[in-house]
Amino acid sequence: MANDIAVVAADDDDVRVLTNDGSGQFFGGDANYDVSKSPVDLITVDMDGDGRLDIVVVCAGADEIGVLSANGQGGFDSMVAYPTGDGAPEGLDTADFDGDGWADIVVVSRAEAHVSVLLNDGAGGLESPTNFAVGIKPRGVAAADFDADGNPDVISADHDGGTVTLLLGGGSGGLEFAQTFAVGLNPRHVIAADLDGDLAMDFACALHLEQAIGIVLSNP
Ligand SMILES: [Ca+2]
Ligand SMILES: [Ca+2]
Ligand SMILES: [Ca+2]
Ligand SMILES: [Ca+2]
Repeated sequence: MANDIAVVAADDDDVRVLTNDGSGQFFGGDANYDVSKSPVDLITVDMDGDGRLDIVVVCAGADEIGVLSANGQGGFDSMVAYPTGDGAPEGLDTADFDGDGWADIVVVSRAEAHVSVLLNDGAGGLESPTNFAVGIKPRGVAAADFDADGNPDVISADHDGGTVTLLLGGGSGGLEFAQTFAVGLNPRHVIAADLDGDLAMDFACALHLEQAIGIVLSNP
């Protein structure tokens, strides 16, 4: 199966979908979709449960998350906006935080030092955000089950704090502070993966000013 690619074009306030021609070549075509001001990050996830991947984009300049639903003809519907509150939203990720089978969204607020969880309303839309404190000026976030209790948890890359904060999920949409890791200067992106094959989730972060990758292995 050929994978397409969706990218943000922050200067033009749009999302571009590059279609794979089946041989790994991509072409742009006309697949540009208007979004709100300054899109900075996006993910693809099936928000409305129709089996097709939708686009969820963070528009930092508008303090909004936008959902563009796949229309079933290879394109996407117009963006539907959901406010994140003030605070310069940036990185986002998805998991089912309340265990209802619908994909939810977590997004960092760079100006407010928190992450916000926006639960799926059961129809592909998002409910209003609930905020959970993390470190200083977070820019990246990832969701994964770090303590292997079956509930998704969250880590944030706290850019100006030089830390990664771990919040554990309770399974009903809430998150609780668990631990702060000092990782070095200016972590900007963070990913969760089992990097050493011991079946426990680890994380790696990109350190912006050090031009390095930091890796923290779990200690189950
Ligand atoms: Ca969908
Ligand atoms: Ca959910
Ligand atoms: Ca967990
Ligand atoms: Ca591991």
